[in-house]
Amino acid sequence: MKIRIVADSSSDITSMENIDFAIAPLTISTDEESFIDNPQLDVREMQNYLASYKGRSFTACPNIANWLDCFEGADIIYVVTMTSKLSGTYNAAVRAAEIFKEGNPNAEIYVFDTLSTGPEAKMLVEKIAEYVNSGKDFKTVCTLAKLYLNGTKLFFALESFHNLVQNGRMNKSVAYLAEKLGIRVLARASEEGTIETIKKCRGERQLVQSFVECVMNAGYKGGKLYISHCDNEGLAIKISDVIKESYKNAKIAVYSARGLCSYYAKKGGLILGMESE
Ligand code: X90
Repeated sequence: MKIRIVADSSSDITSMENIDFAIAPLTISTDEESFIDNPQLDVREMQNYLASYKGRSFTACPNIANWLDCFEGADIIYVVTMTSKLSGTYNAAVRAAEIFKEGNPNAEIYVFDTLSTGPEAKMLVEKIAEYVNSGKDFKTVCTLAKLYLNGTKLFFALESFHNLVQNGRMNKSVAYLAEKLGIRVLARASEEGTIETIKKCRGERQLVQSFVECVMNAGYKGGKLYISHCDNEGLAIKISDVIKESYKNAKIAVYSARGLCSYYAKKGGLILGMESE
């Protein structure tokens, strides 16, 4: 029995230890250049190119064939995708899973719609790996993983919502607020898997404070908390430090976002995923 986890590249994972893992990359393109969000992608180089590029840019989700490639050769497959409300990633994975089952009737495959992305997806993948490695069967892993996903949350703050608006993932009026100098909009992944704005923050100090308030109000108890950033490690660490003042044993990790999240979050963007109780 070959057990595998497959996630799309918005999960920011490039490899996993102790479990068979495959990544289905999204692509980021302009009319002239295309970047595949695989572990080899040089994210900074892509960002520099896009910053100097004058035309439009867009993304594409993995297609059914891409997903099928990731499933090939496995018997039990857990698939983790970004929110189905903002991308076709989940639907393509579900269709691929149906096709895979037709060819491999004994295979077991489940597709999780995280209704989120980035750190929250990464935490789900890690939890599934934990369940699998502790010997739990397919059904139990699926049930427990769904429960786990109900208890994780995602918050984010971006300096620019340009790429989200340009690609029709978000309402323009909110984005306009964020484009004003010195204002950052704090937002979250809603229960439905859409972008929900929480508040406007003036300056860094207020932003750090608001992030910490969100985390506390969302029922954080000192568990796993991941902050991915797009070229903004300093601010991510500041938030982490303040949280650690109240939660001494908090399991916090700070890391750079991969291609897809970096493209949408843009330079300066921060995305925080956390476990609540
Ligand atoms: O082309 C595609 O199918 C990909 C579309 C992706 C759209 C949204 C990506 C968001 C990335 C920004 C902050 C987190 C938003 C969370 C929303 C639930 C990162």
